[in-house]
Amino acid sequence: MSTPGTHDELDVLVIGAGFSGLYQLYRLRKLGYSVKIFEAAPDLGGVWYWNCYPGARCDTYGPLYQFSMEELWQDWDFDELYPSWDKIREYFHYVDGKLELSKHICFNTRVSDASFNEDTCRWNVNAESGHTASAKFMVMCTGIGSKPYRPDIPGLADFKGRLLHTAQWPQEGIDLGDQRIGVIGTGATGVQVAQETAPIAAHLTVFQRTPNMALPMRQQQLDDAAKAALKENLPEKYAKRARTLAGYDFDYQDYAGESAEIYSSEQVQEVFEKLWTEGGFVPWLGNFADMYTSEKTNRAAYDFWRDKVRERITDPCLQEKLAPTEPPHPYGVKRISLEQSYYEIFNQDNVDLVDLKETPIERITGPGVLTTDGQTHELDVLILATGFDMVTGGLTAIDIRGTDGVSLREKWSAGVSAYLGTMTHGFPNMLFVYGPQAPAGLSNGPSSSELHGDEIIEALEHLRTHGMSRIESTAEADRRWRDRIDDYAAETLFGQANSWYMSANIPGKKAQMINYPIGIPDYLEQWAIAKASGFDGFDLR
Ligand code: NA7
Repeated sequence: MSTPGTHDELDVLVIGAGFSGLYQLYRLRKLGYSVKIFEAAPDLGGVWYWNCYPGARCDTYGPLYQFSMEELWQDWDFDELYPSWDKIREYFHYVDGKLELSKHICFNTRVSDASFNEDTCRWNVNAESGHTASAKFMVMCTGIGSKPYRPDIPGLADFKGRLLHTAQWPQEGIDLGDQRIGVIGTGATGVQVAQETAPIAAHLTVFQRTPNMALPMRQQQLDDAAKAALKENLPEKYAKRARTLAGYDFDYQDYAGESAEIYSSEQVQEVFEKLWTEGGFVPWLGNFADMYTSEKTNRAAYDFWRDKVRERITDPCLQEKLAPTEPPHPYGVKRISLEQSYYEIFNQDNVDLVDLKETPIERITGPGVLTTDGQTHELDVLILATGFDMVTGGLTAIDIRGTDGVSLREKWSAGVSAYLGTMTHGFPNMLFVYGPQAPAGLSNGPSSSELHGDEIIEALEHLRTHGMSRIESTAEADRRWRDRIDDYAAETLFGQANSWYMSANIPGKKAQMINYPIGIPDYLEQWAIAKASGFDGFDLR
């Protein structure tokens, strides 16, 4: 219940009821902590509550897109290899039924502000609903995509049709049949909306600024035999997540290997073909490891992708726009998406692509989108698939004040530094899971929720067993962590794309690598090193 005047005294307040938050609640409760979740939405699921736009679907295959606890996976099956948003929601309800999580979740409880009281060593937290809490620890599970980004395009308010952001989609859904639809953005979301709406729209206009180097999903409908096969060796697969760069049950070691440079170009093409046949993220995460550092390997991977995609598009002009001869940025350093029919939709008469590099949007008008060539693209529905203030947006949306009264928003306006992707100096007892400078956006979500989540629980347990109540990263440790990330990013091709990985998707946001890019094994190793030396880099009291 979240009503004005309700107050909770807690050991741990968790903010957010997606994978990370639910895992914290499940584990901390078992360990005997008094813990609750404050959740802004009326239901479970985090991003999967808000993102119910047509075609919303997960880019990780089902067995790896769930919790690893046997009590959960043994009785659960998705009916498609890559589950849709509504099935993922169903999964969350199934988890809730098994673990009885909801009774410790306050829904419709959006946290507005939180401040640390040094005297009591507690966080005082206020929600917009009037619900308050005081907690020893605040564990932030706000996810990486909880603050939608609406670009400041002139005239947006003038549009006479229906204007929607994909992450604020009406829960009751809307009928897009026979509508003239415009989609701005071709990230993971834009690709999904476009391929889902093209078959039903009267007309679809896709406004593309940067082409997506999307890969074939190779979706499968699963019968009983296929479902049973996916459960084989699941515990081993879950264990393997800690040993792969992005928390999957495979990576480059299982497919391509370290470097393409030791092979002939024919051999490299053979490897690419093999990866392509597998589909999903395999041609990305299973590709040669030096794809991120070697311009030559990267270009070969891009050319292979480009030629495969072009085979599916009939118009040479569209081939060049969707899969250009010269790469707009290196392959794989901007989030790659999975698609099912994305390239074929552009062969339909009712689908147009507007290349915003050639003809940028001048303004939105009553009837539609006016581009600089003087053309008005008339629309009934304009869909902003323009993404999020990724990784930090959900945190900086809350007015969080630490020991010196400075807000997290102000502190991070000059750039993020968060030791082990978990704490930032000046904000004791506030820990981030799946957040800034953690593997987060470069990792499978449920994997990080558990692996990173376990480290946080271990830290809290360490405090408890040693009779301590306060943990804070040192400014020096924050700095070292940020430098480690910056140095690594500088050695790779990541900086050559305007991606949300580099915080480059939000105008004015400090450009920096916002995730931990060195992979999960190294990340866990850094935790192990810190723990072995009594939580080096943290001030414990
Ligand atoms: P993304 O990946 O940030 O994509 C946003 C898209 O919107 C991208 O194509 C942008 O073009 C485009 N965009 C943003 N602002 C504008 C303006 N002003 N004009 C035209 N186009 C614009 O968000 P998604 O929701 O697709 O995915 C986010 C993550 O969620 C995804 O990576 C998964 O991890 C799940 P750009 O590429 O910047 O040129």
